[in-house]
Amino acid sequence: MLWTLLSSALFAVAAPAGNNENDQESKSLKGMERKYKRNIREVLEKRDRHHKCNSRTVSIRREWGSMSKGDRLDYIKAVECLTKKASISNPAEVPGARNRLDDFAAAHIQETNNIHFNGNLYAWHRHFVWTYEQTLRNECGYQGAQPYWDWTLSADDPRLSPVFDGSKYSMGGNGKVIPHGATLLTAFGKDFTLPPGTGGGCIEKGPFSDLKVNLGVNPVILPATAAAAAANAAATASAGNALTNVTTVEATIKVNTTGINPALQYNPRCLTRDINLFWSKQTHTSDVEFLLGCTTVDCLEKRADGWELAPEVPQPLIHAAGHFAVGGLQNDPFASPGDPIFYLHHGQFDRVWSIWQGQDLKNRVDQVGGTKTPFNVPPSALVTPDDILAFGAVAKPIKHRDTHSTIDGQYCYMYD
Ligand SMILES: [Cu+2]
Repeated sequence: MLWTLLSSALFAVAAPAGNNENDQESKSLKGMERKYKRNIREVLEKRDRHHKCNSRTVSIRREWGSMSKGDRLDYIKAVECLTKKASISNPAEVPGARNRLDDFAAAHIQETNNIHFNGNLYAWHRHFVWTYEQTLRNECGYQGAQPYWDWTLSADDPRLSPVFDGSKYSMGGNGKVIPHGATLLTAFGKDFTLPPGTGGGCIEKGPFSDLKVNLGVNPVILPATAAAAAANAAATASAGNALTNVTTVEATIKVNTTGINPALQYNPRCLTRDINLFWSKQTHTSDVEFLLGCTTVDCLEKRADGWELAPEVPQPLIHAAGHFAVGGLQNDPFASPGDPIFYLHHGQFDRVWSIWQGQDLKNRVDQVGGTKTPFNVPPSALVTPDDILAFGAVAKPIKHRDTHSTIDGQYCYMYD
């Protein structure tokens, strides 16, 4: 009796502490990453060796900074190869595409209004990145897996990260420093004003500093001041950088006379970046943990895209923050896949979905949520697993459900 009383008293004291610890573990990003990997491996280990996707055949996507220098060079070489292969897009539909990387940008431009701020965001981009990875392997001899950029590792200053340090083992550095004002953006029926970052011009150092971007319209970038605008114009004249014609709003307004989306027309220019610490600071571990606190995929999308954002309740919007932290072409919601960094950012974005699914595979893998229009404007039907997703010239259409599991159907990959 005494023992019973004593043990129940002990239990009463010990249990809440234990729960709190488990709770903290299960809510921390590290804890969730571990659980995801444990759960996926458990499924793979139960499969016999005849299963197409088992623990021996699964490909492991790794964080850029944890890859060997040789592996990083292999990846860079494959991407460069892609930019030298002829486009397969229909020139009547995509007159501006010149190479295989352009084909990917074109597919994204064509689908932009169907795949953002709605229930297709995660699914469409998963298949898009997977298709890119397969194309690097099938057409450019790449043997590795798609790398990702874990934003949380460089949230304070991406310029210092192995992804952006400008060395030959990076994905290229920041854009040239050019004083400039805000970038104005109209997309998805909304106007956005993005604060200027730390660069603004063409990539100066490392891989992709000589990359020619062919698709997308010139952004609307306001001059910082009159003096800055003059300096900007001088720099533009000597360096031939991409800020040409963007110092006034009026100069950039294009009239569409051909019936073809201007973003699909030929507009050759350099690749710009504008690493932005305001946005990178919204990609800290705590921001990802906030996102992963969701129990429905609808919540996961809305938090990733800042639907809950209100001035009095600051909340991260991780998906956009990853793009805007790089800036330049990454500020363009249509043509951003023209910068190879897109696929490392979306690798990490896909990883976040995978980690979320991996907390409860049974209940989360096949969850869909949200509707088909950006911000549900105009109001539209709920997304279903049988909906068809289209990928322009880069991939055959697939069903939404075909994207749900990374270890079934066409897919066989996981994150390290
Ligand atoms: Cu996108």
